[in-house]
Amino acid sequence: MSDDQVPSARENERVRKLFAGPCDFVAGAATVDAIPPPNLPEMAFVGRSNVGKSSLINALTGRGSLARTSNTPGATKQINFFRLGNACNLVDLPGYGYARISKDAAEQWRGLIFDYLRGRPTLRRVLLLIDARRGAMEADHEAMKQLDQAAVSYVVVLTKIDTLSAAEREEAVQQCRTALRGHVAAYPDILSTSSETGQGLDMLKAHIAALARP
Ligand SMILES: Nc1nc2c(ncn2[C@@H]2O[C@H](COP(=O)(O)OP(=O)(O)OP(=O)(O)O)[C@@H](O)[C@H]2O)c(=O)[nH]1
Ligand SMILES: [Mg+2]
Repeated sequence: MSDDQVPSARENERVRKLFAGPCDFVAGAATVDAIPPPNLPEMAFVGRSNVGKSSLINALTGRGSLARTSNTPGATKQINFFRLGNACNLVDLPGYGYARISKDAAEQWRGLIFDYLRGRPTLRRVLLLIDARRGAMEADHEAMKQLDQAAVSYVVVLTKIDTLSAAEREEAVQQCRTALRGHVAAYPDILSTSSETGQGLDMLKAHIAALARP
């Protein structure tokens, strides 16, 4: 980070306050019709089932059970909207690439997710979560392609870095850098996080706050 990108104490305080303030469940949408009207900037958490989307929302907001999490993939079955202060919505999506449901149901989920991602005027950024232990997989490449086509800007967030050594983390970042080549809508930086230890959360909070309503 260059000197002119170092956040000021005032900006740090704004970020801290935003995430320490209220965060409330707004709506859960299982169909496109049930998606609430677009009224605040939105950041959507996207990624494979079990990658840690709901856990990350809980860790960012400091509320252990705001979003339902589970060891079993497929915990989040609808698009859940959480309002952070009056500044933005954090949007928890069902995971893609969950194999244990019927093909029809999987299609329906993908349809719902991508209808939302393509058609949302207030969507400011997608946080594309990738499990640092697994790296970018086929379903992630597919999601990146769809986001590129829809011109939705996204940033890759590696999750669960607490499970890796420093060398393995570096390898995961390099693998993602390579995977991002040629993806026009991808944000160049890769954020490394752990919802367990809190590593990397400050960077992610600053990223979100910069896109939220002042
Ligand atoms: N070690 C470790 N485990 C994590 C971390 N984040 C999430 N997990 C675990 O990963 C599992 C899945 O977490 P969820 O947050 O439910 O994942 P999700 O992406 O919301 O999953 P779906 O809703 O099924 O798409 C849970 O058992 C979490 O405890 C992390 O930072 N470190
Ligand atoms: Mg979830």
